[in-house]
Amino acid sequence: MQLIGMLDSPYVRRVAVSLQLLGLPFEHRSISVFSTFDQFQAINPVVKAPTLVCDNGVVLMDSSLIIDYAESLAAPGRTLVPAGIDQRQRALRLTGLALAACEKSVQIIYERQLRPAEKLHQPWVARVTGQMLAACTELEAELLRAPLAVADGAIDQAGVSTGVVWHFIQAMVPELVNAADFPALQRFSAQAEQLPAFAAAPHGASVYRQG
Ligand SMILES: N[C@@H](CCC(=O)N[C@@H](CS)C(=O)NCC(=O)O)C(=O)O
Repeated sequence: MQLIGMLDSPYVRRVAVSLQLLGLPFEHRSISVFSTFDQFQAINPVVKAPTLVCDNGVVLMDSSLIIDYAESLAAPGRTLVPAGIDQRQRALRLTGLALAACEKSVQIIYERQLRPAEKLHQPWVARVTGQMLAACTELEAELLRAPLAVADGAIDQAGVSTGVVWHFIQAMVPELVNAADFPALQRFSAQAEQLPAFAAAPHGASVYRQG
């Protein structure tokens, strides 16, 4: 299967990391939804990253739906979703917070990069920034309340999404989220970035290659 989209997208990166952790080989094509719009459109007319071209040619999009499909392909017992109800509930809560932080940080970046400066709507930027900070604050509190597994073989989808979004925010909008105010997230992200699955799919323009 082919994963389409650049690793500067937290959504693409969470899929790239998840596919590896689930033991699923894939080819990564680092095609931009902006600078190579036409090329992307030829693969997926909706031009959403990530896009997954499955082995049977079916085209999937949306990181959570792609990960859901990947979970169904993984070998028995290999999963990023905790089995117990309480653990699963917590993983879903943390994943939701991480995805909200992704969405809000991406909205801020689009507002800055895609809109002419004179059309930037400051009340909207302030609202979205507040939402991003709220998601980070909730994530930090969750990590302080109970640790989140980060070791290879123990990290779950909440850990993947949390690690990816924190690194993304620090790479893209660090002036909006003071890392010193989020020591648990900072620590967790530093450890996650050391994992082979994260290191093989670094944030940015590079192409994931199977190790
Ligand atoms: N909810 C989606 C969000 C994906 C998303 O917004 N991706 C961005 C790249 S970071 C994109 O495709 N942007 C182009 C566009 O929306 O037109 C997911 O989880 O995959």
